Amino acid sequence: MDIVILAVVIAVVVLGALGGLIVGSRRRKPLPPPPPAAPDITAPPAEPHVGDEAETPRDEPRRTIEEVDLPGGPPVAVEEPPVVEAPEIEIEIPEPTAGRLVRLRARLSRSQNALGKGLLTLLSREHLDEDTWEEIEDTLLTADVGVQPTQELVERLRERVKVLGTRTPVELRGLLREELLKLIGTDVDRVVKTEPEDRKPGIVMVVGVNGTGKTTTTGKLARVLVADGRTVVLGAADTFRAAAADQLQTWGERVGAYTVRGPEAGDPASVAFDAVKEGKEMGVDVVLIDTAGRLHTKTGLMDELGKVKRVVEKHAPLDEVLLVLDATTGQNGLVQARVFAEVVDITGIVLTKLDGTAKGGIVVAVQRELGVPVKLVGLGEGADDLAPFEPEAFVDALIGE
Ligand SMILES: Nc1nc2c(ncn2[C@@H]2O[C@H](COP(=O)(O)OP(=O)(O)OP(=O)(O)O)[C@@H](O)[C@H]2O)c(=O)[nH]1
Ligand SMILES: [Mg+2]
Repeated sequence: MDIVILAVVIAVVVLGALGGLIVGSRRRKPLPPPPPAAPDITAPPAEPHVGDEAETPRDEPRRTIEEVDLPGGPPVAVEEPPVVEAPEIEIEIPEPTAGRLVRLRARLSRSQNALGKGLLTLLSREHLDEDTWEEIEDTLLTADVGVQPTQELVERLRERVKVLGTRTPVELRGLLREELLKLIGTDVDRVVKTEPEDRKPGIVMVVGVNGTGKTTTTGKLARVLVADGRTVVLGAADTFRAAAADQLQTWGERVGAYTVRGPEAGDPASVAFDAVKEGKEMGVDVVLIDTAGRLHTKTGLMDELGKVKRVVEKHAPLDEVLLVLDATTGQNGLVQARVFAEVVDITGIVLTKLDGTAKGGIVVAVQRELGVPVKLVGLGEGADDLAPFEPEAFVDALIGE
């Protein structure tokens, strides 16, 4: 009799301890300190736990403790301490950003076939006659390199090929690589500025027309920063639709970044202002502000962006204004770029959807158009598919190594 009771008690204690162990060893990173207005994330009521499942095995006759005579005293109730679980927010640790473009280079395959391989094949022809040079020119124009840069490149190539006696594939590749790099520019600072020397936080605003990938890029950039050990607050200054703020917040939650949002159809400038204010109070490193590509009101999008910028600058100057352009829209994107550049001083370009286009030449055209470097490229819809733009890795991906 006693042995049976002892066995039951031991089973309960062992299972309880095991339950505690499992809960205790689950990998969980602490959330950053919640801001004053953070949503209430108190724990839900305790649910039945691993330890609670210690049932009498089905094949054993059921007996209760009361049925059993215990020597010397009333029955001892074995009580489980309630285990309170924190809400299940698993914070992801994003991939490091170094070498991302190299890892993602296969995503440039369409541009690679159309531009890189196309040019090398043409340049390798036995007779480089006028028709061939025209084909080379067409290849560059089709890849959206732009008229002026195309003419410059063809001229340079003609000169250099003339000097070459034989044209071995290695020589041609080297020559094309050099000339493409010259066109893209290798001595430009492409670092996304998020670390002002004299204050915190760094302030980055993301602008562009609707659907180009602003929110996605803001979310991915938050991950890039977190991967590099920085803390981030997101500002959902796209108040055009509630879903936009939800979308941004979801990105933020995945890496533990808090999102400041306002009422739907509210004033984007005040959300942006509050985001920087919260960022300051929380002592984070960077505040990223996502903006709308469309508007509710008749005020022009550009007027509104200008206002967002001015209002944020009551705190401090913006460190970076990133213009997001969809690489698949080609010349249209350039027209947009010009309009945005007139209102907010664009300091960097993010070219998205380079994975879905053969028009990788847009990198050259857009830099020419704005006189501003491409700093980041989007190469897919995945969370870590945003890469720092490295001209060498880009050109190598285009013409193959
Ligand atoms: N293939 C691919 N898709 C992308 C990339 N960047 C963004 N997208 C997709 O583009 C779509 C639009 O992205 P959003 O980030 O919502 O665009 P937005 O500029 O914020 O749009 P609005 O808020 O409407 O102005 C989404 O389906 C993204 O997954 C990229 O680099 N490659
Ligand atoms: Mg958006």
